[in-house]
Amino acid sequence: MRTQVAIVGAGPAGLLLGALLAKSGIANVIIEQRSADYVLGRIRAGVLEQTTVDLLDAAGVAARAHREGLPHDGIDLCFGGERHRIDLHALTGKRVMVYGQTEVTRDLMEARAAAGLPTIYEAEDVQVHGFDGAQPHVSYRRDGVEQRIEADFIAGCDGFHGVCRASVPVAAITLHERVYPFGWLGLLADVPPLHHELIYVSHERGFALCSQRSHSRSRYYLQCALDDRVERWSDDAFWDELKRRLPAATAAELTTGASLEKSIAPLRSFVAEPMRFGRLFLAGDAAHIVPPTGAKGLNLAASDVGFLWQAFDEHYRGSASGLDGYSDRALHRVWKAERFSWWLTSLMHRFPDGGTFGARMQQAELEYLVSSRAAMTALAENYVGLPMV
Ligand code: FAS
Ligand code: PHB
Repeated sequence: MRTQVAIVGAGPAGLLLGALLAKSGIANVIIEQRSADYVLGRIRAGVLEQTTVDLLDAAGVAARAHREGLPHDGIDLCFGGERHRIDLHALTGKRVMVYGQTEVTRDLMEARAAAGLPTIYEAEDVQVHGFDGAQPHVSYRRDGVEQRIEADFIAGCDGFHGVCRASVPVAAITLHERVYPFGWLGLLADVPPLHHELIYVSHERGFALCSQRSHSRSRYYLQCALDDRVERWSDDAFWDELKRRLPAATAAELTTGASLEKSIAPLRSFVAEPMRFGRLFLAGDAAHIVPPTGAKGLNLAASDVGFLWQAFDEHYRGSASGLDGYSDRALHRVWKAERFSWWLTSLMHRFPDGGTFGARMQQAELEYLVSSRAAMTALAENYVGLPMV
């Protein structure tokens, strides 16, 4: 088989890139190691920046998001037993949309299937070759038969544990990383959300987040120890701990219920530089990871894809400048989102070695934040998403 762009990974980055390339008439094939059902079964992000919704619109897959997505004008911050609203829309003129990554992925998958575009699921032993030359190719095994896809370019959209970044010579890549001394225990339940907007909680027992997927499905997170295990957390234990971390009046309004999903995710900040290696281009979690506190992971994957789509479109129209500028342009936005995610994570979580001084610094910064329009505007500008420039 031969194509113009071989995309490794059918998560949101790979699927969105495939959809946008197709809109530009650029042939592409997606190779995914898991089944479609497995990909859809992963419960992840929940908040879309306007730039992400705009890209879904450009891909022609945003109709359901506009129907079912929940526009949010603000977020609440809780600390010291008090709740403070950050009015994102009043401060920036922008809002975010609550619409789960699972639904974004479903919309992209269904559109791709309807368009008859090739996606190879359950591909085994996927490998990328020759991207430092003029004729890269992807090899894989399917139903016991070795396969090969010749391409002009390879897009590595295969996530943090993928094969693409791992295939780059060590001397050609620089990795930057910070691993946090805690994780997030997440719970999904078909209960009405606690509040019509998201609530971020800083508490001496640890961070908590009250999020949602719809008016009838809620998503909650608790900061937990790195060595914690999801088996140790019954639903009742989760709800009781969440109530302990919420202001009493807010906790009294919480609707609890049986969990649909419970899992623990580690938190890390990670960036690989550059994001291009000859004819291999990295996008999304394959190139960077943010702690989910700032709701940037999925949105950064989308902006990478937006830049890469423009680059390929320019290339096939006869200008190489887009491809040459992709890595710097994407990293310019990646590092700003890394900073914001690191800052909000450092502000809202309890660090084992933080001590009383660290706790007082966090308290002072939170008190300043909610008292200063300038400080709230800085948070709001980053939360709704910085412009794609
Ligand atoms: P993905 O990891 O989603 O997709 C990569 C795809 O490549 C996967 O389908 C994988 O199976 C496939 N793949 C891997 N290796 C392969 C190989 N060798 N060959 C072929 N295919 C291969 N972000 C937020 O904004 N908010 C959140 O709350 C949030 N929670 C998260 C919780 C968890 C547990 C994780 C892991 C991430 C979370 N994220 C969150 C970040 C997440 O949403 C990512 O940013 C988003 O999935 C990035 O999309 P992709 O870059 O497509 O990577
Ligand atoms: C989520 O709903 O999964 C979510 C929302 C906001 C965040 C992180 C996760 O900051």
